[in-house]
Amino acid sequence: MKMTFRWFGADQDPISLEHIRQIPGMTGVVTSLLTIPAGDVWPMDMLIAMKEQVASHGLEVEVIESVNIHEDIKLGLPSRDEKITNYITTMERLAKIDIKCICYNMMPVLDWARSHLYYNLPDGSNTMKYEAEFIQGVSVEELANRYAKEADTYEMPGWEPERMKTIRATLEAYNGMETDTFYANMKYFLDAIIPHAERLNIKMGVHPDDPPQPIFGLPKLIISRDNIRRYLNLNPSPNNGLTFCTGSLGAKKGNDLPAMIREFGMEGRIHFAHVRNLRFENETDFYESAHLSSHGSLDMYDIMRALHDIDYKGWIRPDHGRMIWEETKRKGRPGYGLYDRALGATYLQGLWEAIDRG
Ligand code: DNO
Repeated sequence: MKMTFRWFGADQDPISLEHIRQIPGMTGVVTSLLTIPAGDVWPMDMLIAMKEQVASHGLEVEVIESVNIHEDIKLGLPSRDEKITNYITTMERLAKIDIKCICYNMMPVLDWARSHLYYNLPDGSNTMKYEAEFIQGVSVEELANRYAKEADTYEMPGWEPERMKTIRATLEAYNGMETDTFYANMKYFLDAIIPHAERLNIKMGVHPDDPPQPIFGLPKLIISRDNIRRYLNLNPSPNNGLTFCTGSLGAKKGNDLPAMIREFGMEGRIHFAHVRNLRFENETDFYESAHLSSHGSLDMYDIMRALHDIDYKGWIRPDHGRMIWEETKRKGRPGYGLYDRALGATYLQGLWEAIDRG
């Protein structure tokens, strides 16, 4: 496995490449061009500048998280063809700067959602939390306002004020959409892009839906073993694979993460892994804990052992961490402070070394 760190880009992340480089075992960053709207072609000059900037700090960039999918594609509108063509052009440009993996998601309308971005824990740290009752009762506008207020320094990916202006109409467009239609739209997209992914040697890794429960009446489709299987079967190419996110899939009780890693990993379908822990407070609510097994509800040893068993050679990154050591929101996006993720990265590498040598 190759240890990496998510970095939102020079103007978008208060955490510097200098600091990331100093985390033991770090080989590179996983990044994106956040300012380019979904559906547009990514400018080559921005890609080259980003690549060079990262390289000048002794780090690689081989994974993009994310190249987002335009809603027209998910909704299957006639305008999807143009957006798909643009997606392929972006893939071609990414191949030119040696990108080997693209992480993306198929979540309708919104990316991930939480009830709290800075929930206080007894040890004085704070973290993100999901409280089902709150989320089920809140309107999308109220939640967007809460995020804008709480994460005042940076826009939350997927919750940009620009997108929020038309959010009602976008949500309504999904009204009554059948699951089969959704899968058919995903297949249309995959069948168009996967031959290019093969040609360009890019692995596509779909990120599961987070949280794995419907919100605002939107379907959540990529949340368990069976529907991941269905998604992968839409296009059987090995380039059509997964970003295995333990935090997203682990938030659905009953998902056997090590078994899923073994099943999909043995088929060579896991291309990227987000490894983090979470702690259930009851049947539905959880907060994002420190990475250690002893702090959360997931067994990180079993997860890392499963990755080791499949001889996982792909990229891995620690995922959401707490804000610790007087780290304020100005020193990191929600979930993406420096210190707890750095601790997570070294912990995961420690587990890996012990498993590997044991
Ligand atoms: C949350 C992330 C997601 C992820 C996208 C992938 O912190 O894991 O936003 O980047 O869903 O497209």
